[in-house]
Formats: sequence, C-alpha cells, structure tokens
Amino acid sequence: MKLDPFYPIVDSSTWVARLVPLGVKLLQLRIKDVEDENRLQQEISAARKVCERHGCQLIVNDYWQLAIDEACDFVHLGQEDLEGADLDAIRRAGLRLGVSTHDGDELETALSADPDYIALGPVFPTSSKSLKWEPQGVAKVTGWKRQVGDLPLVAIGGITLERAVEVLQSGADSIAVISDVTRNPDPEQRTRDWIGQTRR
Ligand code: 3NM
Repeated sequence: MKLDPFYPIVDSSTWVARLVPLGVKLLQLRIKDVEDENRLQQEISAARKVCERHGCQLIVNDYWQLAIDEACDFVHLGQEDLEGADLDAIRRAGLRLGVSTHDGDELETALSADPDYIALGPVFPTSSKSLKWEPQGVAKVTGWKRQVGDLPLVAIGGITLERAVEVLQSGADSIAVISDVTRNPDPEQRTRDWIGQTRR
C-alpha cells in the first residue's frame, strides 16, 4: 500500500473543508477536547463527506468506533489507545490502522498489531504536542525504515516544507504535519506548495 507523501493533520471538519478541495489525498482528523459524542460524530461525518467527494483518504485519530460507524478509511492510534481498541472490529469493518511509535519497545508493540503504517516522531522539536522523547533526527527515520521494510513509514514532528525533501530521502514514505500548514499565514497556499513539492 502507498501513502500520499503529504499527510496534513487538522482538528475540525472546517479545516477539512478548507484544505481537502485543494488536492489533499490523505488527511487525519485529530479532535482533542471535545467530549460530546454527537459533536464528534458530526465532525467525523462532515469530514468523511468532504473527503469522499474529493478522493481523499480520511484517517480518524483515537475514535475508532466512530470511525467504523462513519466508514472512514483509517484509524490512527497512539500506544495508550491501542490497548483499549478492538482491533478485530476495526479489521472486520475494513478499516486500516496506523500506530504512533517513539522508541524500540513501542515499535515492537505497534508491529504486533499488524498495522498498515507506522508513525515515528518527533523527528524535530515540535510545539504541537508535549512528548517525553527528544527529537529523533532524520538518521532515526532511516533506521526505522530499515526495520519496517515495506510497511509505510510516516514521519511526524516539527517538519516544515523546507525539511520535507530531506525527510523523504531519509526513508519516510509520508510526512504528517500540523503547524507548518495550519499555523501558516496562508494555509491554502502552503497546502498547494506541499502538494506541488511532494507528490511523486
Ligand atoms: N504526534 P507539528 S509529534 C501529533 O511524535 C504529534 O507522536 C507526534 O505537529 C509524535 O507538525 C506531533 O506541528 C505533533 O510539529 C506534530
């Protein structure tokens, strides 16, 4: 399976509607701080519709049951979420699975879930998420790719468009990015630039 090299992460269906029509083909909806189940479902459903219309694969972070209910393409789980998730139900529903990793133990745990991609982070310093791991650096990306072989590798954390070529050349198949797009003064133009410079 191939992943698009540009993998933006956004926190609302409003962002999905802004960016996906520009040609994004792989996107994660990562909603934090919303408790209300109906709101969550509405957000995922709205994102799903936009993605479907534009041929974009939708990856839902955390909310695997809602992702199944809304027939999304992928679920992304962190290590903590992996334990509580019904991986069989995810598979039976035909959803693919991505898992975060930050060290060798986590990689082992992730691989035992038979994921469809592995994410490694933070490659560079990031202010979008507080993590106990030091920046991994691009050499680690190369090492991780060697270990996961044909399994797609997603690099995440502090990656800007200026760093994208180096990260891809180091072995990442795809780059997940939050702030370089959503905190850019012109997120739409930044998205077009990412697509133009990464799509093979
Ligand atoms: N997960 P930005 S780093 C959501 O290492 C997330 O697992 C990470 O945001 C990990 O592109 C990260 O703004 C934040 O650095 C990525």
